[in-house]
Amino acid sequence: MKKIITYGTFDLLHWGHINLLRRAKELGDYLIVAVSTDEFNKVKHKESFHSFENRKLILEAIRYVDEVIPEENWDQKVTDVQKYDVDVFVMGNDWVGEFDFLKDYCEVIYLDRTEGISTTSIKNQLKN
Ligand code: C2G
Repeated sequence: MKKIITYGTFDLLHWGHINLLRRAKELGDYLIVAVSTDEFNKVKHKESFHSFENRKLILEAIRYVDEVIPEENWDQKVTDVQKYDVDVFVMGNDWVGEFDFLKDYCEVIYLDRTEGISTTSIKNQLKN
């Protein structure tokens, strides 16, 4: 079984997230999503509209997602890849190069971001 992992906040879930998750799942048989906790979001200077628990619940309902785990810090990726026996690490290409150190442990793939949508743009449009 080819296992894929990806990481993110996934707040105000939108089709850019779904495009990423669908393509990630297409790379293998089992997709793990590590969703940022509310505490780690603060470290990332992000504040989610939805809580960790609710972002986890939403992700678990997506057909492409097989397992959701917490992302608590920047340093857990190597441990996760080993612990969950991951074959492929996937991220959107806004992160290109940032996680190449994982190439010692698994395949690293950066997928094109979906243009024209982001959680930030949704928040800004709702404000105005
Ligand atoms: N994404 C995308 N297209 C968009 C928006 C997001 O492909 N229009 C992808 C991002 O590239 C990322 C994933 O969806 O791979 C989740 O996006 P975020 O929730 O913004 O994730 P981020 O805050 O970048 O967290 O350790 C890694 C970090 O936790 C990544």
